[in-house]
Amino acid sequence: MPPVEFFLIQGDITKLSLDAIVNAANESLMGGGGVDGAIHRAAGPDLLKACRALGGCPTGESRLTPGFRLPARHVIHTVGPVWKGGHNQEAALLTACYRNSLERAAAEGIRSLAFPAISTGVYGFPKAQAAAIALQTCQAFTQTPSSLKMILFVTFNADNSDVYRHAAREQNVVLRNDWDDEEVERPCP
Ligand code: AR6
Repeated sequence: MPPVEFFLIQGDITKLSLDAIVNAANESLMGGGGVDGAIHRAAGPDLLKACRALGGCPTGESRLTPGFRLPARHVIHTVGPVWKGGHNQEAALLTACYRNSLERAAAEGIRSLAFPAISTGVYGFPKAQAAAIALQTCQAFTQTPSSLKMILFVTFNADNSDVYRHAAREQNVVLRNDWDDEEVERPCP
């Protein structure tokens, strides 16, 4: 079984034609700003209808919808914790977001999945700790074989890319930087 490949890319997650992208949503699942707003704008109004039918999502959990007009086939919505100083289960809840998103992806047979830097925008989670949690949780999950073949970490600016590279070095995680859209067309063994 070949290892799951991890990629770091900088840019707009809504442009990626993968099996699924992850949305950093809020508990209402009714849209918002940041990456959530961008995903709803790109997916079109049917996404809001699908989200409304789900009736919300507690912090740390995840829900699946189609991608509608997005190039990605599915959206996995997860709700990151609001940073309140670090003593309110923030790390455990962010870990749960990644793990529950990965579990949902695997349950759907998803091979390619992209994560934004959950909770590091409006929700104020420190970026270095968030990147460490993202890599650690994905690394641990992918020790067991599943449908997942490639996981992309998508940052919106160069500073946060440096944060991920630093976290990857600390954890001895191989983070490829040569993502190519053609990758998703590769036949999966
Ligand atoms: N592609 C990739 N990353 C992005 C994009 C994009 N198009 N847009 C922003 N980011 P945030 P949160 C990055 O605030 O902190 C919403 O209103 C951004 O630079 O989107 O989890 C929800 O409805 C940052 O690094 O999510 C919630 O109410 C990261 O995505 C609340 O914000 C996450 O920033 C969730 O806050």
